[in-house]
Amino acid sequence: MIKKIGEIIKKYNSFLVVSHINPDGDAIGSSLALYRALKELNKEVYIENPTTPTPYIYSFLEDFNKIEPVSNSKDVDVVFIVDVAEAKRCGLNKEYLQSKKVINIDHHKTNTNFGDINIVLPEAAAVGCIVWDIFEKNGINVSKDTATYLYVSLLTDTGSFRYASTTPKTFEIASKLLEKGVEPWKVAYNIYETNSLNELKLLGLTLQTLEVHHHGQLAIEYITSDMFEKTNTTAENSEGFVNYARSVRGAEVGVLLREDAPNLFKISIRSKDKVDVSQAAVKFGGGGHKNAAGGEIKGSLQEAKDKIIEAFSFLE
Ligand SMILES: [Mn+2]
Repeated sequence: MIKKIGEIIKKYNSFLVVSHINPDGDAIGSSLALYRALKELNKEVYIENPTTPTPYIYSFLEDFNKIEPVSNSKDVDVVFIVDVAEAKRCGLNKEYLQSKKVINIDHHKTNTNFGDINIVLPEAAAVGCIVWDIFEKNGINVSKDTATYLYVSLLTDTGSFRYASTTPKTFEIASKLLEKGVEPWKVAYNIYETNSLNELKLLGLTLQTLEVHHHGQLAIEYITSDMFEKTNTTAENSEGFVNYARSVRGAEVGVLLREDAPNLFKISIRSKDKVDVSQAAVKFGGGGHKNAAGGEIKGSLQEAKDKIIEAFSFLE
């Protein structure tokens, strides 16, 4: 499969790279890496995302400004879709996708294999690991910029190499990326060590809402649109907040409810180790991984909370 992708890259001339709505570091990093490597091979290549501008914390990346809104109109031979479990999450429509050769590269175990070629490896810590293999096994050059994008993918999807998904292979790839010139502090500083004052105020308000259920094993926190308004922030400023819910001592599962529209809550679910939260997420129209998943709930804040409490009643 990985060799086949190398052949496709050689054979075709024009490419589009896309990832999922509300992109995280893996989505941005792995798509930018493909974009950059193809560009350096002198291919015609575009990068799009359904959410633009993409989160500001990634604006230090050289090609950040190349990311365009999804257009469903780029006349290309091949579309790479990365870190996307279901085709609709990349924003491209069915008619457009049917007219292209679609390569689906992902690591969500809920992936629906929507591509003409599917490389779905749930054991990969980040899609960036798979993209690295594609480059390495096909002799595609990895420049310092490409390496930096892949490093962003690995760093963010492993929670800075903390999650159980981190393996010797993850560190092996990270090591090779550093050999290509990646500056780890520059990446970490921009992504993790820089918060706006408003962001920290939003975090303060969010932490005030923390509560636990099921004998302390389920921790829930929430953000209402009112709280965004008060602190002049948006959803992208709440990246990573759910980890505080999970960090409550004794909690197996942490949940963040985020009001995206009146009576519509986006939910992020994280577990420490034992509990597989991807199943609960599927119930809420989403999906994800064993320890990190998401979905959405329609209803009032109280109704959304009750549904979460009910979904994790097996923790009793
Ligand atoms: Mn990912």
